[in-house]
Amino acid sequence: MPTSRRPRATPLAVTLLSALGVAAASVSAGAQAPQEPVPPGFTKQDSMIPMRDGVRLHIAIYTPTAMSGPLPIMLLRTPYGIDEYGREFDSYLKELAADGYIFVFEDIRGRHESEGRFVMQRAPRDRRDPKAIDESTDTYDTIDWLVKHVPNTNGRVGELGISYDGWTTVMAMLDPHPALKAVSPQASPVDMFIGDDFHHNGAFRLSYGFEYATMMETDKGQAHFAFDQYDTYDWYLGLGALSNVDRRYLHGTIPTWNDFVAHPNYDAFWQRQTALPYLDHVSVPTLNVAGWWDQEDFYGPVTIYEALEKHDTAHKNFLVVGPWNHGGWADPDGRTLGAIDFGSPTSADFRKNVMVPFFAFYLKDRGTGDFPEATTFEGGSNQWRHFDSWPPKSGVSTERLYFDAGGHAAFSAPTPVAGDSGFDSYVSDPAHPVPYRHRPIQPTYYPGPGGSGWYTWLLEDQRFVDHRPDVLTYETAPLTHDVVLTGAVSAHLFAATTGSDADWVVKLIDVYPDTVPWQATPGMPGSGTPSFGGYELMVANDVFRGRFRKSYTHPTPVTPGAVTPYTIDLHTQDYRFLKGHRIMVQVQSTWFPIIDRNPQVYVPNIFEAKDGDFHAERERVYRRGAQASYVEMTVERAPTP
Ligand code: PG9
Repeated sequence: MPTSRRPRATPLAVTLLSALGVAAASVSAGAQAPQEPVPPGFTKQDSMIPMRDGVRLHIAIYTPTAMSGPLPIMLLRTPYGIDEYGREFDSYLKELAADGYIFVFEDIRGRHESEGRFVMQRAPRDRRDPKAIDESTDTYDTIDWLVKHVPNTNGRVGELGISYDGWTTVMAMLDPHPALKAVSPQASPVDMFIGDDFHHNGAFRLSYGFEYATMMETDKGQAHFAFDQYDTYDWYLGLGALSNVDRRYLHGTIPTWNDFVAHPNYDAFWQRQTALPYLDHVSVPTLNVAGWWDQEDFYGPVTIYEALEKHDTAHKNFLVVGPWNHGGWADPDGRTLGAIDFGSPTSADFRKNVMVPFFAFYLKDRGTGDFPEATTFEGGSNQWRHFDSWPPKSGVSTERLYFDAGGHAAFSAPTPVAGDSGFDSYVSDPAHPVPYRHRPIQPTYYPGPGGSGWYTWLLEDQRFVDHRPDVLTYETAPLTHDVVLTGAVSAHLFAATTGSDADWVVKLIDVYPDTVPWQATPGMPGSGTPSFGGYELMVANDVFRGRFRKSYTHPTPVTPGAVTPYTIDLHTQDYRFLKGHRIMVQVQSTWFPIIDRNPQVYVPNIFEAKDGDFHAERERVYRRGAQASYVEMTVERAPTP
């Protein structure tokens, strides 16, 4: 099973220390793990290098001992501490290292051994100010120093990284140094209000936002907040309204939390931070990488690819999406994720067959450069596929999967049935929110015994909630042929609430056929894959906060009782629902504690809501005529016989 990927360095140091009996939550930044040995085959040199404003950043240069140059440089820039990055030569960077690069790792401004002040995802600078700095200028200055000072290079530089390190790679693309010849931003967030770590469609990602901000910005350098409960579902419920966070715990000391509270809407703060407006040309050949089951940043990499693709006249922008969680392509093998077996070493295959040739072409002049536009792993059939556009433009059609009475779903509009109300309803109670993953819900990056379910929650069997009275379930009959979702998928709800605000969570699920062990593997009772009889595997999902239906910048209350249309982007997929499987949609209004609880009666700023502001409300989902709710899917057309 893949282990945790990003962020790595802090939790890893804590894993080490907790193995030595040191309590993870009290590890201070000063109490570092023992110095990492230099990996065999490299020499290592640490330097402090100057940026244009005089701040010095810490880099480590790893030069291969047995390779004759000149070699290209491969740069990784991170907030997580570069001391342990030498370990990546055994996994993430293994194939690149074998191919011959001088690796340079850098602590970004204000982190670990670098000088200056850290700002969480520092917004791109104001270009009218010649003295302004940002991650883009820091990268430029770093590359400038490297090409002038590192001996035996071929003068070309590549940059790659996962998540925060992927985002620093995107920043490098904004005003690239002329020596930067190829980049691979991987699982990079692009807009923290719309679709990445901190919010989805304006709904706050509570457990992630709170735990990441405290991990990164607490004086003690905690690996995670010092929870006094193992099951954080209970802890967050006990916390109550978000105004209690500062009152009881943080007292205004965590800058990123202060920003969450001060910017509950998509205001200038979030709009300045997103890189999207700058992605108006392909400045450097770009290999974008994403994982279908990325629990942190899936929206980012796909959106970055799509933004660049609009300007890719020279065919230098590429996309790879594999069956991975956040950074799963860095794992040694990548054959399984959670309970799912994808049948081949997808991570190692990607690195060897895609990542290495990409950089070799642009940094070493090796190969033809004839790369497929999009390479995606199709779940269900478990095979890699190539497309000349993503989403594909030909051979597909748009189909609607409608919700029907009795929990049915079908690819045809429902017909009226006598006595049917035309809607389904449930009570959404903030005092009893639907858990987003199986309890106990360990702290996000919990390093203790048993680890954390965080890394694979998107693949958990959704049967654990589909019986709840506050979760609606719609399901097709067993499919008579394969249905291949290849491209965009979105939910279109017609819904009403007795309150004046509500969240709408929609999950698209592959339901495996009902089998029991002795049927799954005939003649071998007790073997086979018993837990897969009826397994409910989520293949797309998201949440929408009702107040933002007209504008993310200017939220408005919902009119109680009014049937209101909502469109929820479920993003994109390449997934084959196999013949005999069913397709299921679940709808619910809480997803806790990954999403904070909506008070369900409008308050101007949910971060300032009080405990008494939360109310149980009745929600309705409509499914008839002009108010028929459905999931729209781009489906591969069956080949004509
Ligand atoms: N998902 C993490 C992150 C990236 C950027 C900003 C905040 C969090 C990460 O894995 O690095």
